[in-house]
Amino acid sequence: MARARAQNRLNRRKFLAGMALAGTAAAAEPGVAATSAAPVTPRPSALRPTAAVAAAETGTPQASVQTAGVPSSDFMADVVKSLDIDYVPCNPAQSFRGLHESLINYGGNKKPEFLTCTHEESSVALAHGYFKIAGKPLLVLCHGTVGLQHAAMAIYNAWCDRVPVIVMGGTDLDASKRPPGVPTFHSAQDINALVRDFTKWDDQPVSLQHFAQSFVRAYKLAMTPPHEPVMLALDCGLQEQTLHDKASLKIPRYVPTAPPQGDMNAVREAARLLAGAERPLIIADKYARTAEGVKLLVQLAEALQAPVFDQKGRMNFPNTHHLFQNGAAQSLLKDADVILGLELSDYWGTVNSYIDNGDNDGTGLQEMRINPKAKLISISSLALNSKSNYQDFQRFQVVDVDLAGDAQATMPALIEAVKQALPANRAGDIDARGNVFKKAWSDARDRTRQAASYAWDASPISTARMAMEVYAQIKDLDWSSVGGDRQLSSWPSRLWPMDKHYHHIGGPGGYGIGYNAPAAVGAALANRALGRFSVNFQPDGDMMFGPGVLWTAVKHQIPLLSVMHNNRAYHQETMHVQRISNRRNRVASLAKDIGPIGTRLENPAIDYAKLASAMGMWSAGPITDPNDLAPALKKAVQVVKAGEPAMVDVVTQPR
Ligand SMILES: Cc1ncc(C[n+]2csc(CCOP(=O)(O)OP(=O)(O)O)c2C)c(N)n1
Ligand SMILES: [Mg+2]
Repeated sequence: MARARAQNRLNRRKFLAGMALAGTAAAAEPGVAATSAAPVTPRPSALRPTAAVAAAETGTPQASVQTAGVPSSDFMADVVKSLDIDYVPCNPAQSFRGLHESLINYGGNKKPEFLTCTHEESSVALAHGYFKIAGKPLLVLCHGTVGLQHAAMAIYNAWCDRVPVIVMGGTDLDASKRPPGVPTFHSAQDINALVRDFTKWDDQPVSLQHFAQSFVRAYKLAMTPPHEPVMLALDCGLQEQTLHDKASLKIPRYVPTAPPQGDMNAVREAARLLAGAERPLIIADKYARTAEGVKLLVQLAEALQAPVFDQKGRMNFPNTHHLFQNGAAQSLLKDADVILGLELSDYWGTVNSYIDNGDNDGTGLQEMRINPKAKLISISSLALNSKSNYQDFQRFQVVDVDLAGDAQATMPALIEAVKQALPANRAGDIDARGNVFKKAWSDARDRTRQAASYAWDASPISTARMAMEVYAQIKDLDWSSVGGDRQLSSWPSRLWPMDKHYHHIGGPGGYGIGYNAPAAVGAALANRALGRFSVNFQPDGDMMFGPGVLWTAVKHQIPLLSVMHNNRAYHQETMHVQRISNRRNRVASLAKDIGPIGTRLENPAIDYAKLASAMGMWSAGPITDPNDLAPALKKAVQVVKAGEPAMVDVVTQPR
């Protein structure tokens, strides 16, 4: 036995002999110069390299070791640094090595600081989540054709969610000069074409002055509502050339564009309708950008004592307020005589119902949810920026007063106009309207609690129980919920008191799975600077798109509590296949799983605690007994409070 093992073991002497043989074989090939000694491959150093070692390892030719003058990309770094950009989430690549080197060596890796990402989709989604807390865009660097294709889905989510991201993609434009092989595979005439349909603006600067102007312009356009991603192609040649007249270049001063406000005549018309309404209803989706936005909406709702239906594209309205009426949304829609929609992504889908029952030709049943005589008002910045190809503008809805403008920026004028339009003799009626909603609010809260108590002790664990066990551990902290809500039947936003604008951050926008995990890390990074505790309910299917972001969170010490909503399924799709099978009067084919083939994440089940731990993250689970949740969560909260990310894997019921 021992002898056999010794024979199998790779023997150093045999190995070296093999190397010599390989060397001989190479030497014997035609066209390869014969040498007396075996070729010597430089060994990578395990230590931080000196400049000389780095030059040897990267095969830098002697002649180009020293460059005189200023590297062009140092000027580019100055341009980037002239704006308030905190981080560069990035998967590294040769096509932007010039700027990369300048940002770290010349720029000191500060404002912006590199965040190492393991996938470009993570880089962009991380920037997406960061903006929703910090209100500032990040710069994402990605590699020409290949990195940008990875980034594309996340850029689409940011586009649909009206979130600015400054994306720059390296490309080598001069076909007569660029290296053959890989760099040429990774270049294109027009890389921006890949994402042009879902970016607000793009450019391919051909000079440094052009770069400076386009970078500042890109930032400015991205930050003007509707906020959207923008794209710049970054030529390798431009980055790596040497600059001899830096003094002649100018960095344009950034002056933020004032957000567009709706036309005052239309504001007064909207106010007149609202003030005269018997049953007004306010619906908000991607409305509030800041704490001020929430405060203003409270003022408007209180002036009218009008109920608010918060579609939760952002945290728009405190669920602790008696006018928060999500529980009664359907009956309020049916009865309303005036409806005000604030930055609705889907006005048609809000006021019409679509029942996915499939009649003979496969279309759903459609009908109006509202009184056909109801007057509809819309305030939205989307009319100011639309593109044709992707269908994120949704179905066409006729409205009676259509204000093109940013809803939050328009709100002070609307509040003022409503106050002026309200007849003094209606104050009593309006107060009475509010009193009705006080009772409706507390009844709805009791119903929600009752519903949450079902299957309290079940295993797998109910999503409501999981939400409340987490809340019990964080309720005294300054918390921010940065992850899944809808997938948990919105239990966190239905059960937790949410009154601060960072209490939840809405969803992905384009519903592209793979957003949640990296966006939660980005939002947690922004919360870190503000001393807040970030918590993320993490759906399992979403986790598996880009699990490498867990490593990014550990590496950059981003405190985030991730609680796996591990239903071991692409549950939404389980339901779709089931529904179609039912419609066709067939039983969904299950193989050895409990859901239809192709929708379960089990056999084998994925061990998320091990996944996190492999990336260096503190983790616990899988937890199947609800009574085991509190002790595991308590420990995880301590880890996060100490400044590190942690994960607790909870095996849950579907929703
Ligand atoms: C990029 C992408 N691929 C596929 C889908 C289709 N899809 C919608 S929901 C869903 C399941 C997601 O599973 P999980 O994140 O675990 O959430 P669950 O439905 O189980 O709550 C899938 C695959 C999608 N929306 N986006
Ligand atoms: Mg799932």
